[in-house]
Amino acid sequence: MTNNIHVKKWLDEMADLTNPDKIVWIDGSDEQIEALEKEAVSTGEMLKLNEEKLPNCYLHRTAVNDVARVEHRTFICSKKKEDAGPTNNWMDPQECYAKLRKLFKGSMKGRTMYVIPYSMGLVGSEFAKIGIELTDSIYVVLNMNIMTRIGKKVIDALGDSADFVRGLHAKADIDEENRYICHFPEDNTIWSINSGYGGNVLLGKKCFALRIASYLGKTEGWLAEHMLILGIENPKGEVKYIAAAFPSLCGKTNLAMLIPPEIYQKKGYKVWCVGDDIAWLRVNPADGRLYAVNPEYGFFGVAPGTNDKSNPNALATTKRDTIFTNVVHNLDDNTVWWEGLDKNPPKNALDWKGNKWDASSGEKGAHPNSRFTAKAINCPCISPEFENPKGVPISAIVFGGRRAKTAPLVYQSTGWQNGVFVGSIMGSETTAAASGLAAGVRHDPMAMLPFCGYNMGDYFKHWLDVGKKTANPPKIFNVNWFRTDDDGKFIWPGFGDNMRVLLWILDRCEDKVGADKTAIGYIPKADDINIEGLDGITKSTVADLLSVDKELWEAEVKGIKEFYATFDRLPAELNKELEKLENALK
Ligand code: OXD
Ligand code: MN
Repeated sequence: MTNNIHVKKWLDEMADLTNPDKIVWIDGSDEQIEALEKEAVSTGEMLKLNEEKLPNCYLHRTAVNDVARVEHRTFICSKKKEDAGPTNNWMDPQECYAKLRKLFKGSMKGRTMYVIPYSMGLVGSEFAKIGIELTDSIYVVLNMNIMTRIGKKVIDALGDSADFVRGLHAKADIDEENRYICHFPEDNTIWSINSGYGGNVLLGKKCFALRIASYLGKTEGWLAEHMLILGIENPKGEVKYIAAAFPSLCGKTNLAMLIPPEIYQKKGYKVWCVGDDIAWLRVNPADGRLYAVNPEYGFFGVAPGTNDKSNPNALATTKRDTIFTNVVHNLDDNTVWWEGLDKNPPKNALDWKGNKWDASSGEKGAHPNSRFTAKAINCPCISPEFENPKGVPISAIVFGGRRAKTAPLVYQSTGWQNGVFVGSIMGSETTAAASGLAAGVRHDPMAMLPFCGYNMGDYFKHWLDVGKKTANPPKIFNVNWFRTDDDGKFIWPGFGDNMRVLLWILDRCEDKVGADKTAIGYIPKADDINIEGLDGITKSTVADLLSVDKELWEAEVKGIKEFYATFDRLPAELNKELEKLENALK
C-alpha cells in the first residue's frame, strides 16, 4: 500500500522479529472491515448482537486477568532516567528493547499481522499526527477503526515522510508476568505485549495521544491533555468552549455530553460534545487564543452507571456500530446489560466471564471497567465543530477531582501561573471519602499522572511557558461535584445541573459577574449560582458548597508540600504559589 522506505524498512524488521504467517494492510474500506467482523465472529473472538435492536454491534470478552490499564507495567524509556521523572516507571531503552525483543520473537507465528495506518486528528489538519500500529488482534483493528481515522487516506497523507509513531502490539500469551506497555518518546515508538485490553493495546489512545504526544507537545510547543472538550451554546446561538481535566472515573464522559436542565433548554441553551477524554491544544497566533481538537474519532467509555438519566447521549451513541467489552450478555434477546443500566437485570444471561449469571447472587455481571467503543459521529450531541481542522477556541480550562470536604463547588485561579498551580495540586480521594471518613488523597496533577510521557516537573514548566506565549489565555478554574454532607451523601446534584456552574465560569470569562476573593482564589457569590428549579438546594446550601475551610486547607498545604518534595524538577513558580497560599491562609 506504500512505497515509503521508512515504513517498509520498519515493517520488515518487525515482521522478521514477530514472524507472522501473513501480513494484511488495513485500507479502512467497508468491505475489509465487514470481512474482519465476520472472521472475528467465526472464531468466537466477537459475538454478533441482535441486528434489530443493536445494529452492527458486537460483544467481546477479554481474558479474566486482562481487564484494565496496568500502570505498574507501563514504562517511559527515555535515554536518561531523569527525563522520565519521578512519577513514571523507567527502563533504559536499549535494555527494554532487548528484553521485549525476546518476548516478541516469533510471537505472531501462526497468526496474521495487521498493519493499521491511523491519524490522531483530522487528516490534513495542522494538529494531526500519524501512527502505524502493527497488531495480531482483529479486536484491535476493529476498535482502532472506531477510535481513530484509519486506512489508505492516512498512508497517502504520510507520503515519503519518516514522521510517524511506530506501534507494535502482540497478544502473545496474555501473560500478566510478562505484560509490558513501553514508550520510547525519543524514538516515536510504542511496544505493547501480553495484553488485549483497550487502554493497553489501542495504541492511538493513552499511549500515543497522551504519553508520546505530551512529549511531542513539549518539544514542539503545544499541549496534549487528558481533557474533555464541550461547547455551550446560548440562546443567541453563540458557542463558548471549555476543556476540562478529571482523573479517570470522575464522570468526564457524562460532563462532556451533559443535557442542560429544563429551565435552560426552554431558554434555548444547548451543549455540544467535541471530545470526552483527550484534547490537543495549540496557540493560534492570529488571535492569541488556545485552540483545541479531540484527536480521537470515537469514545471508549465505561459502561456501568451509563443510563438514560446519567448520560442519555452516551447511551444513544451505543445503540449502533458499537463494540461492547466485558458486559453482561442477555441470552433472551441477544443484547447487553450492565450494572446501573436499569433495574431489570436479564434473567437468562452470561456474566463478563461468559459464565451463567444470576443477578440475585449479588455478584456483578459486568466488569466494573467494562466498556463500549462507539463512534463519535453517532453521538446525538456531537459538535458541528468536531471535524473542524482548526479546532475550537477555549474560553476556560477546568480542573477537578473527588473531594468530600476541601475543595469548594467551584473556584477561579488568579491567573495562568496560579492556574497551573491549581492543576498541579489536583487530587481525588479514595472511596472512603464517600462515607465521610477522612481518606487519602491521590494527587493527580492535571489528571495526567499516569499519562505524562516525560518528567512531570518539566511538564509543569511547559504549561507555564505555553501561558507566556498565549496572549489571550483561557481562564483556569477548579470544580468539585463531590462534596458530601455529614451522612456522606453528595450535596450537589451533579450531572446536567453542573451546567449551572459552567455558566458561572463562562460569565467570569466575559467579566459578566463578580466574585469573592479568598485564600485559594475567586469563589462565586452564592446568589450567582442559579438554583432555579433545583429541589432541596437553597442559597444556604450553595454558600456551604462554596465555603473554604481554613484548617482543611492548612492540612492540604502540608500534603502538597509532601507531594512537591517528590519532584526533582519542580519550577520555582509553583513553590512561590504554594507559599502565597500558605500566607493567605494565615
Ligand atoms: C480512560 C482512563 O480509560 O482514563 O479513559 O482510564
Ligand atoms: Mn481517560
